[in-house]
Amino acid sequence: MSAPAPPTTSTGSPAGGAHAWRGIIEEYRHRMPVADDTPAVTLREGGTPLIHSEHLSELTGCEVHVKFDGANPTGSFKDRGMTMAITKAKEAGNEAVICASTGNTSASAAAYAAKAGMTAGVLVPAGKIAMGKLAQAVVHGAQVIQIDGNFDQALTICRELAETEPVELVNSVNPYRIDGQRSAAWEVVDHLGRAPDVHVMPVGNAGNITAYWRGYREYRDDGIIDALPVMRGYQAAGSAPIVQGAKVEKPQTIATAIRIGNPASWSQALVAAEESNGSIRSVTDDQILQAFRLIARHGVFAEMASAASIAGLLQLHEDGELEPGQTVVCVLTGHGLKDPEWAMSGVDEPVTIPADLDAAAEALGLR
Ligand code: AN7
Repeated sequence: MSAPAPPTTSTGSPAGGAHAWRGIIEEYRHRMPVADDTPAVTLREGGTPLIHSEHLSELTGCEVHVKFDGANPTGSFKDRGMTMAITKAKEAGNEAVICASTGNTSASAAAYAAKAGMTAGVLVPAGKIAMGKLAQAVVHGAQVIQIDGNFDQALTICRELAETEPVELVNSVNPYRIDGQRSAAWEVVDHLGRAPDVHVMPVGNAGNITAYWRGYREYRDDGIIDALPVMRGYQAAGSAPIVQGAKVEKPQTIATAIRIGNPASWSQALVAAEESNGSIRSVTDDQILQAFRLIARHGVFAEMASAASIAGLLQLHEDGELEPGQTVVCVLTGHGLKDPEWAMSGVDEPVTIPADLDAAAEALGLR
């Protein structure tokens, strides 16, 4: 007779306590294009919180959850794709990777390349990326090159460099990036036990909406879910090529992460919108800023581009396009700490008082 198995908790950890999330390649290895013995280059990305929002639910009459991907190791959803892209680049014997970025891709590429012992070259639009993102690329030791131009021009240069020079491109045109980013859709379903009715997210280069749609479809094809969400993607009004049906030569928006005029996965975004009976629309910078402040006031600090999904949700509600009781997931793609400058804009400086108990009590309105 064999000895009884050691007691386990409901999370399956023999020692009790929480199950330690192993990163998306280990957690979903059977769904990832990696061999059984491929070592994962990981910072244990993914497993991010899906947070029920009482406030947004009350506002809209739906059950609204936010997927806070700002809780990833480098503070954005890019880590999901980067763990895959760098794992595969390393396995193939590459020593250097390159990417163009509005900030988060470069931060993530820099971190994962550093973890893998590889070098990263990143091309960013000069003066147009948030300071926190630039700092990340610098501290992780990437070669940071600012170009006097926009993201689209940087991406064109990177694509050409990857053709001719010994470097691997890790923008989302690298299919492994999309493979990794599918994991976010699976996590949403694994958490909810179903797909949401409506899935709302920001759209920039359109890699992420491509990945979510693929992720949901694969779970449907495998019988894990029987219904797919309606996909609602939001561009910033000053950078809305998909909505306008034409490239934007000089994209503008305070949401610098999605300041993109010629998305690489343009057609895939349209496929996701069409196949799901959804849409790609735009929200103004003003709507984005208001949405940013609203969720921050309810405990979630996401970056400006992420707030486009909340602005989109509110617009859907105003236009009467949500049905009461629907389950809605809004993706918050990056952390608010990336760009404290915008967070502090239009906000009064905190008061300064003497280091004194009475003064503190008074200043706090407690007396
Ligand atoms: C916070 O880092 O394109 O539609 O170079 O950082 O998949 O491009 C960032 C994009 C949304 C848009 N939210 O996602 C880059 C970059 C945040 C982002 C997007 C980005 P995609």
